[in-house]
Amino acid sequence: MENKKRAFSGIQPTGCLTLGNYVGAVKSWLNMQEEFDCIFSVVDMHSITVRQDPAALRKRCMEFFCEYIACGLDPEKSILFFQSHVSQHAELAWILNCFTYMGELSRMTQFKEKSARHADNINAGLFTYPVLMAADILLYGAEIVPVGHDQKQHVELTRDIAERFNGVYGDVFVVPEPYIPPVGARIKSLQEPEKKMSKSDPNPNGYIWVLDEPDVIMKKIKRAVTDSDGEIAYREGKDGINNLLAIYGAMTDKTPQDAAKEFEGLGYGVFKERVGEAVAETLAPIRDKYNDLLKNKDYVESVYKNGAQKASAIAYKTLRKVHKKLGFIQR
Ligand code: AQP
Repeated sequence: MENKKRAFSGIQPTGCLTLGNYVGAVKSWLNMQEEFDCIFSVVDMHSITVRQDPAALRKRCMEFFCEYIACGLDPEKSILFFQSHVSQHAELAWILNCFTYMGELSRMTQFKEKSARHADNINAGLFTYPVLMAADILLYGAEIVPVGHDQKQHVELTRDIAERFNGVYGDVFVVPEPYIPPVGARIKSLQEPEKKMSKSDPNPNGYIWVLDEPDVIMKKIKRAVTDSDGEIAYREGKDGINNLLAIYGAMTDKTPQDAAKEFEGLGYGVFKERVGEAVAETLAPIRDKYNDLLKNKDYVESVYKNGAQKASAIAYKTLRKVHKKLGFIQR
């Protein structure tokens, strides 16, 4: 068997999977499937650090899982599963909690931001979220962790925890590397182009959902905030136009600069139409495949059950080793 490096990544099922997530994460995972031994999870346990409505969460978890497959994650090549189906995540997270310092967790930017946003519910889970993420990664011996810039700090903490544990007990964990995918253009909000396109944006006009219908996509792009100088150019100070050029570039595998050349001299109306068409064209096969999956629930169930079984077999081995090192009696 070929000895490929292992990669792990996941997205928490909050909001809805956006064009930003597709361009910045899922699309690069598709290429990684060929090169690495990949494990992709819908990290549902992470999502309960903020209150969730159970029925809505159930629906959304399934939606994200089907979107993974519809976008091209291939269960024949990669392991796809729900985090909550593999109990070793929670088990290892507890152990790693005992190897993580309060000071380290207090310094995490995401904790500071999220506790400011959810001041009425600063629960311990929000605080120890990076430890669960460390468990997600370390359970599988993942060498590569594709993440956006915002998650880099968490992967660095994972490395520190792994090295600390290894320092005491020997080489138990593989120390992972954060991997910022090269094609990961940062897609911005259509309404506030100075901010990133976010899957939890309360305003649906700010983002494009990967399952949006073509007419909805076109409307959202046409409403996108631009500027009043009327020039299609990729340069500082033109956040709205830069974003549309980045989106067009990501859809057509061009740089935003090359995309700008293509539209030189045209008006914003025509430009937006072309961007809208390119997005709709890219997302159409994803929507079609998603709709097929909805009709094929047994297949989807077999994919996530099989995925959990495979993930669990790997995770069990790691946890067994950890238990042994710690001095627990073997089961
Ligand atoms: N706008 C973006 N452009 C490019 N890549 C992006 N990613 C997210 N937004 C963009 C990448 O998607 C993966 C999952 O990231 P996330 O779970 O942090 O998603 P999010 O949309 O950024 O979520 P929010 O807005 O922070 O909402 P909550 O807090 O509910 O999850 C990452 O690889 C990220 O880089």
